[in-house]
Amino acid sequence: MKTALITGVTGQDGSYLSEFLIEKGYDVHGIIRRSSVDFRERIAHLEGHPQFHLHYGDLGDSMSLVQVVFKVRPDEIYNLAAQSHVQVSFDSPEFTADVDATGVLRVLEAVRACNLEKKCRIYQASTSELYGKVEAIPQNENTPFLPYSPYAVAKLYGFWITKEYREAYNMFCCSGILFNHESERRGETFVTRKITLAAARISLGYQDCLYLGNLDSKRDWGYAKDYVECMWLILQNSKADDYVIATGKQHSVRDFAQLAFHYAGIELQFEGKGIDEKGICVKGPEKLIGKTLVAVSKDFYRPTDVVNLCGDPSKAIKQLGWNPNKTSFEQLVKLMVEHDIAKVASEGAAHKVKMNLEEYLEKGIVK
Ligand code: NAP
Ligand code: F7E
Repeated sequence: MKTALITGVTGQDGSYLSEFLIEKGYDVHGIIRRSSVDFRERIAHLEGHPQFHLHYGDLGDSMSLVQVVFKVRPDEIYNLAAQSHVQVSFDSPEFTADVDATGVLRVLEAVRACNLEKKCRIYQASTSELYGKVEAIPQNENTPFLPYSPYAVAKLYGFWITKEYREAYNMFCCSGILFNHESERRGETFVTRKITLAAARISLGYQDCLYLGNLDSKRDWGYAKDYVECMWLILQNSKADDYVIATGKQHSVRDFAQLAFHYAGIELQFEGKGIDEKGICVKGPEKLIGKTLVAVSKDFYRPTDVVNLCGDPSKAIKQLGWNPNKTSFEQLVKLMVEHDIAKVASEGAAHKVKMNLEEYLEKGIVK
């Protein structure tokens, strides 16, 4: 039986990867942080499973990492832990650098400190944000990196230090340059989940209007469940290398919102430009017709924003046999909306948040 260690096990990807590896017969160990909230929603169903084990540790704490790696002696490490929110990285740049840059170094050094550099393969969660202020479309493994946020700059260090350890110490360490991937487990402040939850709440009468930032921003959105398979494939390959993981298809934030509301039974028509743009209900429940359901707020604009991402996954398709077309964009949006309608309907009054802008900011439900 192979042993895997996952940092960031409580996150969207960590939870899907845990399920995937358990299914493959792995003994899965995850690193969790002490938190004032004990309930770990995304992995609650796995706790108590004989192949699933949790350890306390933190990417900011080398000693904790060395101890866990020494105890577990993993065949594979998936370093998924990060401060993963781009906009938050402008508010907490030093913390982001510590976890997303130096944290990667700490994981690599923990493996060396335990003399496991020959045995242990390491996956580093890299990101399409490295392409930042893009120069070429679509982006592949040879496209120059032009990071455009504190998050991306920190992740750039993570990418290069992983490559450095591969070459300097002959370690099997690889980066997956993953484009945006979403799911019903996506954090609620990322734009897709924010939209699908709002579409659900608005359709059920628990929210009045959804406030977004840059509607023109374009992303290559895939399904997280399909992407964790590729993390595993990267570590099963005969040669350590870096791969772009993407669908090759691009949509704007506006496209995503329009489709999400469609699956919630509401047709939106967008009018106006920039900060004055509005999504107005033109078809749907009688009481919503003519109402502005999507508006733009400058509070969700970033100091610098990455606006044109589209990946070319040819290398992963060819060398790893990965299929980027398992779940289409339409299927992804639909499954997220259906999930959130069921969630909001079952939680009912808890969603009665009446999110007009002032309340939104007052409640501190930010970014
Ligand atoms: P996520 O849901 O935000 O999960 C992040 C995980 O990191 C959580 O388990 C979190 O633990 C943990 N973490 C944060 N700081 C930590 C620290 N100091 N020590 C230990 N653990 C820490 O992120 P995700 O969407 O699953 O993404 C997984 C990884 O892929 C991240 O590195 C992200 O930057 C990268 N990535 C994501 C995407 C995407 O579209 N999702 C695309 C490219 C790359 P808590 O639960 O305790 O906060
Ligand atoms: O923003 C725009 C925003 O926060 C996408 C992380 O997983 O993927 C993720 O980073 C776009 C940006 O994801 C709102 O300006 C408009 O252009 O959902 P997001 P992200 O920044 O792409 C990459 C690959 C990662 O590596 C990261 O870890 O949408 N946008 N209005 C908005 N974004 C948010 N969050 N909220 C809005 O209201």
